[in-house]
Amino acid sequence: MKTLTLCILASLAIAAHCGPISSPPGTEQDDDVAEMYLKRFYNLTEQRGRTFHPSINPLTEKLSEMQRFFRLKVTGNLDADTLQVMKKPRCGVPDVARYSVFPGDLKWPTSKLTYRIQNYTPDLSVSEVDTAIDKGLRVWARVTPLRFTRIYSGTADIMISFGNKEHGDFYPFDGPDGTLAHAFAPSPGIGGDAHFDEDETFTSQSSNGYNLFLVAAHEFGHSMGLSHSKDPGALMYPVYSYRDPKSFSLSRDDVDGIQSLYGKNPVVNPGDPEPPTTPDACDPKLALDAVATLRGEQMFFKGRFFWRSYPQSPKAVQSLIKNFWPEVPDDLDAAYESRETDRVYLFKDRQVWALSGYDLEKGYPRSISSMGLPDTVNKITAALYEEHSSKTLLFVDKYYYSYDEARQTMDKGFPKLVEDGYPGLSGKVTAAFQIRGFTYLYSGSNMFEFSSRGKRLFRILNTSYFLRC
Ligand SMILES: [Ca+2]
Ligand SMILES: [Ca+2]
Ligand SMILES: [Ca+2]
Ligand SMILES: [Zn+2]
Ligand SMILES: [Zn+2]
Repeated sequence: MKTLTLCILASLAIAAHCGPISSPPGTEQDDDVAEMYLKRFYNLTEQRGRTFHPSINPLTEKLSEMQRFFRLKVTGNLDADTLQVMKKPRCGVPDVARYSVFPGDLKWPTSKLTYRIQNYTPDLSVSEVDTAIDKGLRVWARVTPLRFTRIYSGTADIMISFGNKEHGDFYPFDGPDGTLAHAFAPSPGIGGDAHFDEDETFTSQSSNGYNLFLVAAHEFGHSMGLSHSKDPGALMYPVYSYRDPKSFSLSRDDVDGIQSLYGKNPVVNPGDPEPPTTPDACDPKLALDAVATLRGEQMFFKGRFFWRSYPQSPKAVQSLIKNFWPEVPDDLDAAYESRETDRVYLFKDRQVWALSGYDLEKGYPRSISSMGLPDTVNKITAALYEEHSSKTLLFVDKYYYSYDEARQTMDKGFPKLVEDGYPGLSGKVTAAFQIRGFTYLYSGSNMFEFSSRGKRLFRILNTSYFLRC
């Protein structure tokens, strides 16, 4: 009998977006979290402390494996970064290749598949469930020859049901949160089937709770034979992340994965946009949208993503913006941290959002005219807070304004030409921040390092400098 891949979208009760890490790791509770995590997702079998060879501790080995998967620093220790990733909501399919993928690719022998919705959740209307399921399958059909036909009786390839606790297989659900759903890899019988935990609250629109379409689309990826991706922009990334269902698109990584099993869709949809790729910190052409500090951390924004870099982390960690702040738009224009208000401000077009720590402030977004910027400014391109003067510089391409944080007014005598204030920089300023007494102005993929007071140009660096690529 064939073993089946089991997918459990697990959500731990702890919030997904933990802020800066303050508590030291290594408590007994943390060790338990780590051991359970490695047993479920990395096939850790040995008990702690029971080793046959003193130099090869299975726990250390599995920790290193997990750190490699998530592109963390490979220490083999349960450090703060590693623990933080372990506490994020995620899918239950193991990440270890030899543990989650079967010899040879497991895929359906036909492109014509049937599905059946066996029952409904009371959380949503019947048509909302139908739509979520249909849309979840459609994302895969759009890029492959796979075609799904709904049937209303008998056994379908993909049987879809809601149930709680023990629900007819050997994988009982666990009440609210924790496990959200699971799905089985292609094979006859239970293969391909997707089960959703009725003890969850599923949603169709809002970013609260668990969006049924997003959970279903991920699970159906497993139903088609896909395993997990290391790409944080991919639907098949093991960590659950909210994104706007209206503008949802499979990533390039998801498309490559499913097409490696089934090939391309012979029917070309001319209106379909290219699947988005995930920005690479090491790309020498990388041009950031916005950069800011946040209480000792650094944040680098690009498209749907941002990297966080903090003193303990060897590398910047990439996440989706939507995963932290569902209300904040992608493709930001500018960002800065005000020491005056202890807030981070995020700009897009004529709107500004404010963060206190990692929390979005109420009463935002506001119009940038509320800061006193003239109506002729439709977007700013970069912003930076000057520590020594407590002024914020707001850049609009080759010009900049000065905003007095204490008085909350725009300073007179602006805009000025960037080149006049910062000799040596003749291009447009696309992102900016100040750190460790230096001012960094980005112009496309170049980063200009100035002294913060004298505005003397020291070096021209690459964008990847702070991303520690
Ligand atoms: Ca089946
Ligand atoms: Ca559950
Ligand atoms: Ca910008
Ligand atoms: Zn999964
Ligand atoms: Zn089940």
